[in-house]
Amino acid sequence: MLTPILRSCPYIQRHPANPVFISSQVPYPSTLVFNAGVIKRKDEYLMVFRNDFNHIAGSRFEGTNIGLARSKDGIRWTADPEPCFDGNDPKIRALFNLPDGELGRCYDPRLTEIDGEIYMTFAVDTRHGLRGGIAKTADFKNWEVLCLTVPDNRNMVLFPEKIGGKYVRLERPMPVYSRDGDRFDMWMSDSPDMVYWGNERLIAGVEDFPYANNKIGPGAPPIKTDQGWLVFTHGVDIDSSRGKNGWENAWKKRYSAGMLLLDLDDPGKVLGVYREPLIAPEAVYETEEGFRTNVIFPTGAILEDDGTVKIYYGASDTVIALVTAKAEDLIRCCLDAAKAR
Ligand code: BMA
Repeated sequence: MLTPILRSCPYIQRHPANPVFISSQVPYPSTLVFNAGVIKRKDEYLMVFRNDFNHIAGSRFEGTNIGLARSKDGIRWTADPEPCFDGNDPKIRALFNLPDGELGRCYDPRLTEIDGEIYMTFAVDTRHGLRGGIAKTADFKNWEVLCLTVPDNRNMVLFPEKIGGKYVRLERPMPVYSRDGDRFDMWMSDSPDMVYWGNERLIAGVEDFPYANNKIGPGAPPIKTDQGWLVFTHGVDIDSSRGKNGWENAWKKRYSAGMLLLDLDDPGKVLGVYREPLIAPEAVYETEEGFRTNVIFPTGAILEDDGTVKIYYGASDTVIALVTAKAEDLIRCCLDAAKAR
């Protein structure tokens, strides 16, 4: 058991079918499936997921690509026969217009639908640093890459509509100077066209999440409620006493999911940060089994018509799991936390 012991918010329920998606459901090489973006379109849920395949040793794998799965109920998923986005595929590589050998793996995808268009944000390893990308597609076969940030940046998520006439995103740059070690926070920027981004603002720092001592950042794309934008985050605490864990020799970080509420018209204004974890590692597939245990990484959220929120997260960097909660309970948690400060 890691100290301090963290508990999940009492208003979330782990789905009884958890984990809802595992590598044996993938019809091509697959070892770990995690960190999945999800949208709901008409009567279908669509999921893009990170797929690491063929373990070599330690944290090394032969490759990583992004797969696509579909579901009628958001619980039972069927993967398409081929990955949908693979940085090794010359057709995908050509979209980036980078020098030979520059592009590495693409991973940690999130999905957002804006005005009927589908956008995928993702992280890209390059020879000159880690960059955040935004691609657009109508069919998950043909893509257009619209934006690549300067290094180092990742965990970008898009708001599902323009605000004040601009596209808006949350992101987590990775500053290494002027700070005490690596402490990463959540930022926001906006764009007139999805290509040029600016007007950067700090939204929340790691110090705003008392259970995190190392980094926080966006998790799932924000969901719109009548009380504000509900944003699910990841938060990391480092416990230096940790040793062997999962498949690696040493993994000293614990990832929990968190949340905060942002103003609808001015999302740069924070209405409340829930000060406890939303999902802390507790279930056996979160704490005992898999590649890197004690990792909860939320990357997809769907608000259903009855007010239920489905939150998808990578568990132990190995499988995809689902919790549900009532949006009104989560909003109240954020607003109560703001009142208590
Ligand atoms: C981060 C990313 C995520 C991963 C997490 C925990 O740095 O690589 O994809 O889920 O670490 O290993």
